[in-house]
Formats: sequence, C-alpha cells, structure tokens
Amino acid sequence: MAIDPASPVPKYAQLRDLLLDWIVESGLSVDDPVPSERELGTTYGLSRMTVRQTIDLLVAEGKLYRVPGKGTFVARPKIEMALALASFTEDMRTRGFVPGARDLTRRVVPAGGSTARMMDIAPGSPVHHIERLRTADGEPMAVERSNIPLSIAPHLDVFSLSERSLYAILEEEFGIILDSGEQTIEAGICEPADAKLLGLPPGSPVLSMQRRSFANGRCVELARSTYRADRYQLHSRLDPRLPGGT
Ligand code: 16G
Repeated sequence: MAIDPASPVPKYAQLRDLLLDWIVESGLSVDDPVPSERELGTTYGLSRMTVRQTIDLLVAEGKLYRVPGKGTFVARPKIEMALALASFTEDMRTRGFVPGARDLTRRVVPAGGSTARMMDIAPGSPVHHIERLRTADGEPMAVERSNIPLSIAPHLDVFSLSERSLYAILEEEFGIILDSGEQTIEAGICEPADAKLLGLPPGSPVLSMQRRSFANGRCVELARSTYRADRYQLHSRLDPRLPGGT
C-alpha cells in the first residue's frame, strides 16, 4: 500500500494507518524496532516532517515509544479497563497481571465539604483517607485516593493494604459488600507529584477517575484516581439505547 496524494486524509494520518498495518503484517512484537524516520520517508516518499508527525501521533497514542539515541519501538498494548465495580486486584488478575499496592498515606481526616457532599455524610465527619500507588507486574499504573467513612470501617487502619485488597478487607472484616457504583472519567494532565510516582514525564496525559461505591444505598468509598493514559484504555459494552430511553 502507498500514500494516496489525492486522498482527503492527511498524509501523516495515512502513514499512521499504513504503519500500524505493517507492524501487524510483519509480525512485529513488543519492543521490536520500527524503521527510522529517514527510512520511512524514503519508503513512502514523504518529508521527514510528515513522518515525524506520524511518529509523534503514534507515540502519543501509546502505540510506539522512543528511546533517545536508539530509535522507535513497538509499545505494549494498553490494558483494557472494564467499566465495572471490580477492585484493582480483581481487574489486574483477570488480565493476567500481578496486582500490587504501595501505601503512600493513611490517616483519618475530617471530610471536607465536597467529599462530605459526595458521600452524603456530615461535613467534618471522620473518614479514612488512603493514598496508594497501584502496580501491575511491579509497574506503576495509578495513584488512588480513597475516602471511607470511619463509622462503617472503624479499625480499617490495622489492616495492611500492601498485601490485601481493600474491597476484600471491607467484605471479609466489615461485612460490606459493594452492590452499586458510579464513575466519571476525564482526560487530565498529571500533577508533578503523581508523575514522579508513576514514572511519567511531567505534564503527561492521564485518566482522572472519580468513583463512588455503595452498599445498601450507603456510600462506602469515594475514590479519586489518576491512571496512566499511556497504559490504560476504557472498554465498555454498548447497549442499543440509553437507560430509561424508549
Ligand atoms: C479500583 C477503584 C478504587 C478502589 C480499588 C480497590 C477505580 C477507578 N478505582 O481500583 O476506587 O479503591 O479498586 O482495589 O476503579 P483493591 O480492592 O485491589 O484494593
């Protein structure tokens, strides 16, 4: 396949698709090098600037990665996150990764106005504030900040969260079985402190998630999480109509 100069599709976008097809057809796998910008320019009759635009796009999409002085390589496919009320531990195990957690902060704090409102508790009521770095096969994936009312899990702080799943502790130690939840997901730019924890260049794109989980109509957890956009994509099944639609 070649670049079609008469196509309304910009040349850099045509090259993107050609390159992705070529990677699959040539059986390239993760960490294999792709041809240099100069070689690609010659092969497809394109300027170095156009080729660079394509490579920049594929790097931003997480399909390729660059190593300064070495070249450009095929990146690992992103992890698909299902939109379900699953714990990080379950989600990672289902996908064949070993889940992990590093405690960053654990303290009991008075719920601030917006947290209290979102959790439907009185402002100032004590909540466990838990910050964790989540890993998959040892690689940093997300920073999760959870708020859990002290009243529903009073001695939660005695349990280590580096060896056990938070949702499993809530269920096994406190009899809390999450039965519903809601989540919002926004594109964001990584805060410098989180970028350091996640091993990302400052200003990298992230997925900012806010999840409320409920048990028997009561909000059990309000979590604000930062997920690496270069390693995660969301996957959702599409129903034919909006809920409540006709
Ligand atoms: C998920 C939840 C997080 C929860 C965690 C429990 C999102 C965005 N976040 O990662 O709110 O705290 O699971 O995981 O989905 P754990 O049971 O493995 O500790």
